[in-house]
Amino acid sequence: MKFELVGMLEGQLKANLDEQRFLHTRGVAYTAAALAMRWYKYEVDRVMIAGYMHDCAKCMSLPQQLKAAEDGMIYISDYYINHPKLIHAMVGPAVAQEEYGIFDREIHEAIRTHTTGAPNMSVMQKIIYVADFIEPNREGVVMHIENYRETAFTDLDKAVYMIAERTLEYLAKKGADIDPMTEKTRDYYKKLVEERKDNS
Ligand code: DGI
Ligand code: FE
Ligand code: FE
Repeated sequence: MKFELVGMLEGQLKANLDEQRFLHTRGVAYTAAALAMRWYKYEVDRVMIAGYMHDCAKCMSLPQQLKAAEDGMIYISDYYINHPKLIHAMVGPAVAQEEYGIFDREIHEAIRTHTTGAPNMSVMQKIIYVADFIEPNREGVVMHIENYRETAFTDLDKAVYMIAERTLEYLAKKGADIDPMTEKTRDYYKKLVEERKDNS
């Protein structure tokens, strides 16, 4: 059991993240635990570790994030330099490994895709993507969050689709550039949900 490790990571993150980010992170870890109980497949503690780690690079400055990318041999294209909010997900796996000793490749993948999602995600990747959106501190931030929360526990693929769609709407309203991966996620899960409907 890795619950000792979970407690240790929580302590480290409390020291390294600002208070808001820590509260969000803990919310994601426990929400991910609940989703892991519902969708099983993994040990709950392993999914909690992914939840705790998902934003581990978020409170680093951009130069620090770029240094972590360089050390981890992660290529950050100019596109991302112009969209710095997306970089914490890309360098997260390297930071999780070097700063927190987390070598689990599935956890790395869940960190890497937590912001944009990706087509054909593992259950762990979907759980972290969804937990990031529905965790308790999102109350009052997202309209009709109860619909996303209920769907997360009844139809995980549909929840991914709904969240990707909502993110795209939000970005369009803000006039922000849309990462092609966010669209790919929406398209993939939209098709999956619709094809399933046709067959039933
Ligand atoms: O790190 P969090 O705040 O918990 O949430 P996150 O990692 O899901 O998202 C971080 C930011 O990235 C958030 O402000 C929304 C933004 N974002 C998500 N998808 C896209 C995006 N920004 C752009 N420009 N394009 C995207 O496709
Ligand atoms: Fe994030
Ligand atoms: Fe987050």
